[in-house]
Amino acid sequence: MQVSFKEIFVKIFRRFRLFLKLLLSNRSRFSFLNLVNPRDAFFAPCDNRKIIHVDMDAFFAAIEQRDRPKFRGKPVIVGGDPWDRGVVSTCSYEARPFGVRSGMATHRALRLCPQAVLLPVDMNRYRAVSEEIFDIFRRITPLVEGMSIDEAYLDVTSNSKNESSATRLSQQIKAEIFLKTGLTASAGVSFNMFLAKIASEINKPNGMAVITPDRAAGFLEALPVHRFHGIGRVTANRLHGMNVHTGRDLKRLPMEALVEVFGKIGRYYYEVVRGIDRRCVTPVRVRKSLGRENTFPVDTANLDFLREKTLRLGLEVGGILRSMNRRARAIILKVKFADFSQTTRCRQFIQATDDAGIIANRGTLLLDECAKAFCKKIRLIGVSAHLEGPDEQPSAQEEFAFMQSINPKL
Ligand code: TTP
Ligand code: MG
Repeated sequence: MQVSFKEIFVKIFRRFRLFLKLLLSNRSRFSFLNLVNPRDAFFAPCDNRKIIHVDMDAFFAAIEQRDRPKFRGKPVIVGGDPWDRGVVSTCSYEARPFGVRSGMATHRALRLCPQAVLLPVDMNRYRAVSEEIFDIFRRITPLVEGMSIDEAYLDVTSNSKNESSATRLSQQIKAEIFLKTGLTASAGVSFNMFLAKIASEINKPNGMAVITPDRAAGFLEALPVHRFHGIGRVTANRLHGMNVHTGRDLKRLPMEALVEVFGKIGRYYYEVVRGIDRRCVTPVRVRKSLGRENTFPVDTANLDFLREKTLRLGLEVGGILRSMNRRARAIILKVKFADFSQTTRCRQFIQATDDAGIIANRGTLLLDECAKAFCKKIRLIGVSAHLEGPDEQPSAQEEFAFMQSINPKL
């Protein structure tokens, strides 16, 4: 058999490339070579940034307790009607030891904590308070990225108060929020968004934590994998099955292995466990997805009914897309079962579209595809579009957000 020089050269090149990859993923063993993969460097190029993540405590419930003093110190649940299949939006910290959590059925929450006061959601009031809080943020820095109604990142590397200590600044922010609104917030301070977010959860409620560059590596190595933002229950269980329990264990896995097991998101895990997060606080976020969902009055297994609902939701999403002058890159179908477990299916469009008919039809096709596997009645159907953005090269984090929207358990 004749083998050309070209084939031999390609083979040698491939072997050499693999050898280099192995060297880089085992750099501690081969450190004498001093070959450092740029991704392995612990600190990202912008580690001199000062980022604060602020998250209000039990936001809706805290506003209710503030405005109705008789409910202070008592378990309060804010959510939908238990007789109309409502769910819990949030609950006060007094209700949390009973196991009440956001997203659970209100009737279940009331069974867990029968003495709780149930109050309806009053979105307009909460939005007004949120605006007051965001005004405080924006007076400190224009670099404020709101993540939800009660949560934002602030890049305070330079700030209107000329305060060089982000720790002191976050104490001032918490105090100002309390003075203006009577509500408590928790804050996390670090040199990137990923670490600031984890820090804000450490001492909740009404707490604060700082993760400095010199403490970050030790902190992340000791952190259980399920505490990493972006690693949900399902992924954490898979990691446990691979004998990966802490950041230290996770750090031992080469990027290739993580990508092989988890897909693109593996790269995100590889970076964040090394404290690398290059995202910048971006004041105006481009909307990445848009969806509509429908909770049925009674759980159903009637496929015709489900098809019709899916079609309607798809048409509605398509109509909104067109009015917003945006197009869908992919469509995601969410199915929530009677026991609150859920599944999602996603399909990419070859070409982004705002055609309501195409979106609606694709939704029903997805439903048909997965309907055979349904063995439980269905409580809710949702159709959402992953939107085409100005930048069509999503970063690892964007990809993660997208994958999380497909699989919220990630
Ligand atoms: P969160 O910040 O997740 O929760 P929280 O502020 O109530 O409590 P924590 O102290 O743990 O931060 O959400 C902010 C608000 O968003 C929350 O008060 C109610 C609303 N919300 C829902 O309506 N549904 C949900 O599933 C979640 C998670 C929140
Ligand atoms: Mg909150």
